[in-house]
Amino acid sequence: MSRRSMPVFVLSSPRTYAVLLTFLAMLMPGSALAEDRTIKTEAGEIKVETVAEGIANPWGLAFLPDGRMLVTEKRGQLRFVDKNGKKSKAITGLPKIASGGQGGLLDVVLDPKFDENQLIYFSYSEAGEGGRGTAVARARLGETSLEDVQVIFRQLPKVSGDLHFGSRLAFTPDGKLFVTLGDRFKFDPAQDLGSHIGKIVRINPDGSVPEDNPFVSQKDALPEIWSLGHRNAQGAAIHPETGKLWENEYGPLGGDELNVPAAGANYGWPEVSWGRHYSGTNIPNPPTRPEFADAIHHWTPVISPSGMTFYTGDAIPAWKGNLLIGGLSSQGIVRLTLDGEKVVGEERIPMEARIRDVRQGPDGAVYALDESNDQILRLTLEQ
Ligand SMILES: [Ca+2]
Repeated sequence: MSRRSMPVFVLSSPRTYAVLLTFLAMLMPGSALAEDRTIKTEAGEIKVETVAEGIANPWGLAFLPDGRMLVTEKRGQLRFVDKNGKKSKAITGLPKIASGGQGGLLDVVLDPKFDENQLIYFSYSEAGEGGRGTAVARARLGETSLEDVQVIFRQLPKVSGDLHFGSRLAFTPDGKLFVTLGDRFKFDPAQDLGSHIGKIVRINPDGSVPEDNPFVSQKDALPEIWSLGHRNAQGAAIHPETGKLWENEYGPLGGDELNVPAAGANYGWPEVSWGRHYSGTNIPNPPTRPEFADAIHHWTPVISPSGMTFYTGDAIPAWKGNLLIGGLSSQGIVRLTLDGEKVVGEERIPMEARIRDVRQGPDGAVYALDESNDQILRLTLEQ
């Protein structure tokens, strides 16, 4: 059979014709989005729509008052995405982002008074003396560029290595900003109050230190520190009723954690963990001790938790009051039912993709960043 006769052969089968059409659609930018699907859950059938495609390695998502999304791409781009999935050109004016490994442009949040000041905050990995470290900048958001960019926090010291940058940003109802920071795969510094490594910090929106931070009057302690002994926290959310910070973090081999970090508390890493070292050796038993604050929930095998949100919407009524956590290795959303600060139920929502962030949209739907397929997904109850 000659090469020229191939298409005739291909078109002779309806199935291969469909495959060909799909292939052609993939070649054409701006073509129809991936098909919607439904997944079975305890709440019933959930419809999963692809809102946007071609968002390269999406990491953080924030909804603007006009209904558009602001999304970070890990390699260093920040874009608007409208309701129809149309993405803008990369917004200009970002500081130099030292992406690579787990570093890059990470989370993004709006100022609580965004309507008045158009300020946004974003975390990213920054190069400098000693290597790289997580930094937080704030800037005024314009239509095509950022203005008045100001770095308000730098994790110290900067160190070598590609791993464990954290980080999520979360504003409390009283206007303080929490930043979760990874241990940079350096272990012991997570216990050192003279370092931001393996810490959660709490700052004012201009980067200054709140007077009531737990270590402000302790000599040799960095005053931004809120809690210590964290491994790699990539999920954070403020509880809608208590106003408290909740945080999740990766364990090593086993032992992913959900914590409600209290001021000045020590969450134990690397002294204790519900997991084991990658070498398989136990981290000292017992997995916690009285001097450490224990996780309120932990996972072995791991789920690889990332961005999370307390769901308060109406699009999926049965999920109201639940904590929704994006999972990477678990390839889905982990839905936790809560009684106060106790986890009383857990369901895995299978998404067959690494979910980097989960947020609630202004329409009450659940939005998820699918980093396996570079998509933004929207979840609602199938009607
Ligand atoms: Ca811990």
